[in-house]
Amino acid sequence: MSGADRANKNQHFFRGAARSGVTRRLVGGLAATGLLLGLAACGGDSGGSDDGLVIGFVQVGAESAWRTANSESVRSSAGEDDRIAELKFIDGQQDQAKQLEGMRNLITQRVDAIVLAPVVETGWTEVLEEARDADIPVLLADRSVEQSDEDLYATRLGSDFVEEGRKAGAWVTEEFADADGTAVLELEGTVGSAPANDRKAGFYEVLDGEGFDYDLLDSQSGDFTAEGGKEVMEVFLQSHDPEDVDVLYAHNDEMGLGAIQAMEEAGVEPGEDVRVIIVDGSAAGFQAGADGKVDYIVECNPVFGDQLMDLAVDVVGGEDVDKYVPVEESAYGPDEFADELPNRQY
Ligand code: GYE
Repeated sequence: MSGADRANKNQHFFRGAARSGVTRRLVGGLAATGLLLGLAACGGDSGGSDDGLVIGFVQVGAESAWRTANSESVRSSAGEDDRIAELKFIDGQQDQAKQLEGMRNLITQRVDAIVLAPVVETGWTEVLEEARDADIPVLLADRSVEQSDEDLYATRLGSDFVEEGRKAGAWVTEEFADADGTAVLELEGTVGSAPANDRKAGFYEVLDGEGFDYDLLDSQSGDFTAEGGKEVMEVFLQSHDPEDVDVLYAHNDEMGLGAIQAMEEAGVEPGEDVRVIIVDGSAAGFQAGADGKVDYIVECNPVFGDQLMDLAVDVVGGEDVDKYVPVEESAYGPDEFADELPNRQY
């Protein structure tokens, strides 16, 4: 999208916010007379009135430490921000149908803006159009939606998942540079989710791009949960002799930690017999690293509540915001695990 298009679009959101602000004031008045009680979004006056903004947040769920930390960051930033009157939090329970229902409730309540962390990338066009038609700007937090919906949201604040995958891939190509046919197992995140799609793409982009000699033994989804990771790893260990496996690439900490448990129960030494890469960087992940069970941690930072509130205020106020706002993050090897552990916020 060109800069001019972006400016036009944000003007659209601004005009929309101003218009719907009037509507909301009217609705508020009616509600005060008891006519629409229970329908109107309380305190939701847009454009920086004294009351502050009412923001709806449709979260993915509570599948991981990353997610819990992210919900906590957004909630506490909204709570401490005078510009925000209320954060209406909806737990999608890893279920797109629940997220869609939540979006529609927020539209009915005429909130000032909706923050959506979409569990999967596809299937959002209709509801995003409904939000646009109601003049309610949508910001994406964390995960993204498919490219063709790009004009239907104002901005996305989140990690570069492809880059995270590239970091994992780069570690493998360096670590196994001298080996023939490195045997890889992969634990993918939720099927159809942006981080699962992109962490995979970035990883193989590097391996294939460098002409690296590897053999992908198996790749299955563990749905970003510890239970999922453990179950899938148990199946992997039944179908592949652990002696023939070089490295496990888990798309998040929880699945990696679940897989580590499965390995230990099967008498396989994680970090030794099978090298382990995880993505996120929770305290539990770093602890596993300090214990020698994880070899490489690609960081994904969930603590972006303050940045999100600034963006939401800007979008509702019609400011020109970037279509994509990256969250800063790094990657860590064994030498850094113990030192970094006390810095972990979740
Ligand atoms: O890596 C994982 C969580 O979307 C970046 O979702 C997020 C991912 C994160 O379940 O732990």
